[in-house]
Amino acid sequence: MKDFISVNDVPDINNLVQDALHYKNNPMVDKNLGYAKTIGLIFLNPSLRTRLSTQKAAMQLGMNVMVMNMDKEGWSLETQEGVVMDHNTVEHIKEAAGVMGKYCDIIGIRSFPKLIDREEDYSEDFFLKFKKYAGVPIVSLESATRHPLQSLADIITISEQTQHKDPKKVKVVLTWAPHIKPLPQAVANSFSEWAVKAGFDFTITHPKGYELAPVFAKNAHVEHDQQKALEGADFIYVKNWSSYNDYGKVLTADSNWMLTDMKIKNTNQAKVMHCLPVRRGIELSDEILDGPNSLVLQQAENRVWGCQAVLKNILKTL
Ligand code: AN0
Ligand code: CP
Repeated sequence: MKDFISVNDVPDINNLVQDALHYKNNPMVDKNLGYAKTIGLIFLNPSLRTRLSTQKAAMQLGMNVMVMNMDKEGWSLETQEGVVMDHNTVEHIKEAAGVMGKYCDIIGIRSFPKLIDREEDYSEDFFLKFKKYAGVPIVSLESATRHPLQSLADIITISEQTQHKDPKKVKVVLTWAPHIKPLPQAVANSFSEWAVKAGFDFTITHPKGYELAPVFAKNAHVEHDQQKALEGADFIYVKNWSSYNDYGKVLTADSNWMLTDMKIKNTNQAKVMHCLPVRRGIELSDEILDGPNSLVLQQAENRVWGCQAVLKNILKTL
């Protein structure tokens, strides 16, 4: 694997999941694989899990890790071609990415969408330019449109729960949840493309107006009636996202969409998933988060093993 930006970079999801589960049982088995290799982690947005799990994964492979909080500590970057830089940006992405490519063997980047201009966000301009000018393998720590390390951890978590069950017989439902702020579509987009590729019986449910971009929702079953969608579910993935069609807007915060214990009654004793951070009492009830059906901590733990498997596969190509 050269880069890890979307599911399309992964030749075989099952192999990657097996690599991750192998590390979960033997964290230090490849402790010298990354000797004298450096990973740089660049954050343009906040993070808890991604930052710490990626550092832990890299350290368990013997890598050096450098972290840069670009938004607070770095120079503000220009991304446009041919502009006269007489305004606020201090340095061009050409030089900034080029320099980091000299310091690092692999670069991880987190860069959220601005949620203003859909075309700009969905072109992944910043990400692709950074990759081009850095010239080293890139790992997405969540881009404008995708969060593949999260999706990989989610698929690992479901695999652990279902063991060798035929994925077509595992019903997975992604449900929209209310939130007070406009959030990216990235986690939902990514989860959809991974769930489809993993072969689950996969349904998305959301209020009208929250349709995901067709490229991500294609091959998923969409059901606007949440209760109907949840019938017989084995896994419920809860996530808020802002509108793709009315781009970046919060169209409703209807609390009836919050998942509660009552709603789980109609399911196959579904396990409940969320990528975190979660707003209690808005996206998910306390009773679910504190109850036996929640998998949120297992998901967060699996971020380490998924990332370790990704880094191993990239290190092997260096
Ligand atoms: C981010 C999002 O929804 O994309 C990060 C999730 C991993 N969440 C928030 O900004 C709350
Ligand atoms: N789930 C996730 O990516 O969390 P952070 O934003 O804390 O990294």
